Amino acid sequence: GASGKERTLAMVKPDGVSGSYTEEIKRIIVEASFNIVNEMLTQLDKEAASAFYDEHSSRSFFPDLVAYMTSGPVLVMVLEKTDAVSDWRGLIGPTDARKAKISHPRSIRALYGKDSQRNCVHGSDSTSSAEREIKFFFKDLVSGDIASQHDEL
Ligand code: DGI
Repeated sequence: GASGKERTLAMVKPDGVSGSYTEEIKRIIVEASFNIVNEMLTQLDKEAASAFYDEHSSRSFFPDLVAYMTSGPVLVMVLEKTDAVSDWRGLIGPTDARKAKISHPRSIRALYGKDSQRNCVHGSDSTSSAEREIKFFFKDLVSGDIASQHDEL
């Protein structure tokens, strides 16, 4: 938009919510100067998890991934700041939490994740993914004025 700000889709995955890491993760988000534009605690069903990760549907780990993503509630958030997509990817770290613990020990996946599947958080990998993923969860929040929705957050 005209402000130069960008939005990305962040998610605390089931292991993060059940491990009670949500408050710590939100503290990191706020300290990094993201504005949490919207948030929703939700439970993905098999159809939703499969659709969200459709690009991985042919991978061998896909059934495990869907089972994991439907194993408990997730917290989805729309984050906004300049360079939100790449800055959030930088904060979460590499996909495999075991590798993150070595290469990016202060990243969220290093701190709270376990392995390449149970990696605690999600972040859109591009601005086009962000647009698709925000639309996926927040159908009324695609573009335009959302001030009334984040005033109370
Ligand atoms: O964008 P990322 O989440 O960093 O990584 P991605 O788009 O390559 O993979 C999406 C998710 O799929 C990832 O967060 C966890 C799962 N995944 C990726 N690679 C593996 C995997 N799960 C298992 N079990 N094994 C993998 O090698």
